[in-house]
Amino acid sequence: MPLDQSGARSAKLYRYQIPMDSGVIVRDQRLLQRNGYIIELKDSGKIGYGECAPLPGFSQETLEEVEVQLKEALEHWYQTGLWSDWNQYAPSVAFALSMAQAELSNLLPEQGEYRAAPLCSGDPDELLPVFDAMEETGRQKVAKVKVGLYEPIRDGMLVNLFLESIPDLQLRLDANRSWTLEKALKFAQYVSPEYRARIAFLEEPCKTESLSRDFAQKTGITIAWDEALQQTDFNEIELDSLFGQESLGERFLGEHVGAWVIKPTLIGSLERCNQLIDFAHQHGIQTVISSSIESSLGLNQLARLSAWKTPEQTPGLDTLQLFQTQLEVTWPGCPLPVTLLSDQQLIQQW
Ligand code: OSB
Ligand code: MG
Repeated sequence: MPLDQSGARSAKLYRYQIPMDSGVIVRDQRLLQRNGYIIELKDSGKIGYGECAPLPGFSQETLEEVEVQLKEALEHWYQTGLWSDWNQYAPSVAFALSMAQAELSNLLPEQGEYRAAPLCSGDPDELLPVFDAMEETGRQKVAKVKVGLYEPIRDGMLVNLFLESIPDLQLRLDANRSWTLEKALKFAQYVSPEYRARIAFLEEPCKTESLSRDFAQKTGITIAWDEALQQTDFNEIELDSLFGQESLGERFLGEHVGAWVIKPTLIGSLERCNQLIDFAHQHGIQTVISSSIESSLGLNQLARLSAWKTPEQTPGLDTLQLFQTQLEVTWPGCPLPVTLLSDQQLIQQW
């Protein structure tokens, strides 16, 4: 009789589809439903979950590609109890596999940071209860505003209004690379100089990294990298040597860079994310764990990652409101109904 190498291991691969709130637009595309995979690992009575949900318009990999990779990885793990190098997989796959393994091996602490920075568009008064709750629980009041979608003058006035009406509010802004340097400067011109210090950071103001750095230099407004981190293939080069090269160090660090926004679904394995986080902290740069619009299952794990690795920073996880239902795991205080994993499509089990 052949020896049963799989021992007490088993695995399941689910595919989920969750309807989104009407009118969710991601990179100029309407996102009617969110599609992704959940893996479930069991080993010696322990259980671990991971979510793989490539984000259209952001992830390079397709659903078909990730399904092939997940099946291959799960088959190998079932047979041997081992993983191939995470870095050979697409970022969303590496993230899912590594999080499931981290749950199995009790690496990812249970405690989560669920006080996310609210995304706000219009009226600052609507968020007053959220800010009060932040204050009561000893958190800095912080919110995130998307800019760059309308005229820079309107954005500047809106930001000014927020900062003027709530004196202890910090704002995170995100322009998603939409401005020319000229437009970005026009925006800055409309934000009163006495308020600029309460812009915690402005993510990726300009179309290129070099213009964004020029913007920060000229205005003194702190910037943050998001897309830039996703577009760098950290797999190719070890972090130390990467940042040992002066030009790359200048690119990602520097005087006016305040934060790195870490979206694990778009970056890769937990190990890779932790390497980036540790490296940033060693260089005096804050890191913010942020959502790539995962379901409530993945989002909860990101809240736990945030509490563990970036306890000082409020995470950017206010994206559950874009969904019509939660998946399996509930987010504290979220009123949405919950769909069970067992009602999703089971693709394969080992
Ligand atoms: O623009 O940073 C973005 C979510 C998915 C894709 C892109 C972005 C986002 C978020 C997440 O803004 C929420 C946050 O960062 O607070
Ligand atoms: Mg961003």
